[in-house]
Amino acid sequence: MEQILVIGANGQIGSELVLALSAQHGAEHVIASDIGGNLHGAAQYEQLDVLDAARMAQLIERHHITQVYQLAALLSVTGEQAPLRAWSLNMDGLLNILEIARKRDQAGTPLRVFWPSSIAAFGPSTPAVATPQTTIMDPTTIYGISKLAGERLCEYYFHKFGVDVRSIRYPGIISYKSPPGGGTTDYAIAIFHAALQGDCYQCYLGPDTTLPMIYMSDAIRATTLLMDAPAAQIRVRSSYNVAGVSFNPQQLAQAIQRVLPQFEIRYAPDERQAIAASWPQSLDDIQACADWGWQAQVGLEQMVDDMLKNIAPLQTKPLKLERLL
Ligand code: VAH
Repeated sequence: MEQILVIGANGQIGSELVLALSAQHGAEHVIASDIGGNLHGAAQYEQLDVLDAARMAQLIERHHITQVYQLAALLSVTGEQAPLRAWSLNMDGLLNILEIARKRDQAGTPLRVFWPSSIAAFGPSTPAVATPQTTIMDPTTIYGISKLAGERLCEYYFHKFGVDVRSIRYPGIISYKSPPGGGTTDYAIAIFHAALQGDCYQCYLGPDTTLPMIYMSDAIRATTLLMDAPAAQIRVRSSYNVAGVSFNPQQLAQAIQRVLPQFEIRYAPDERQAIAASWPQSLDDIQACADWGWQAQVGLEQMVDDMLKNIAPLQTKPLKLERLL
């Protein structure tokens, strides 16, 4: 039976991954951990600073952990405000778990590790449309640089030490259960809250800024599909491209207006525009499809319906939704 540790369990992905893994394996087999308190009421929770390697090793030993999801990181916007902190957290957090996995493999009790990369690992020289699995990568943010370096570390630890570490280059992830944490793509979540409050949304990206995005249910499914696949099927040990749905703020606003015709948006690009402009517009994820059966399921309209339906009850003054969701 798997024993799973989720590091960064209070974050946007972690909070939902704990729920999905608990449903799949049983809550008694999933230990949530983060630097603060048990914000989402996980059945089993431990406080853990991802930079505390000794505590990490102690928890892995105590709970007889077989799988670790290392999600703790500073994202693209918060990373630019504290680049050295972002480098340390993102890189040392990964190195700590890779070193523990290396030692566990040597001791004959292997760990399987998941670590998230991002489309932020690409840059302005990367082919922007249908970005290939293997291509030019010249990230311009400290977050993207740490993700590119992390991908190289994952591949190094696999080939040199046999560590079974697996990774996905996540697009911008859209969800309603927990707030995003300082990313360039966060507009695609804030827009729904503004629309349901009846507010005009001021978008910090230009109307034509197309980015690869993915709905949380697809992101979680891709993650568990990858982690459950037999090792022999995993032919990419840096990080897999995984595509969901690509759109720009204007297309997203139009999809929302089909349900809320009165919704208004205006555009005031800020410093985040340069970050978004350095990223791809769409991804080629044929390798993930071929290796472990990945296929996106949630398109723009279904995502909009689901977000509006699930955020609406949370609003102080819910608006009448034009279409029965
Ligand atoms: C960010 N949401 O905006 C994250 C993501 C694709 C970008 O890694 O920084």
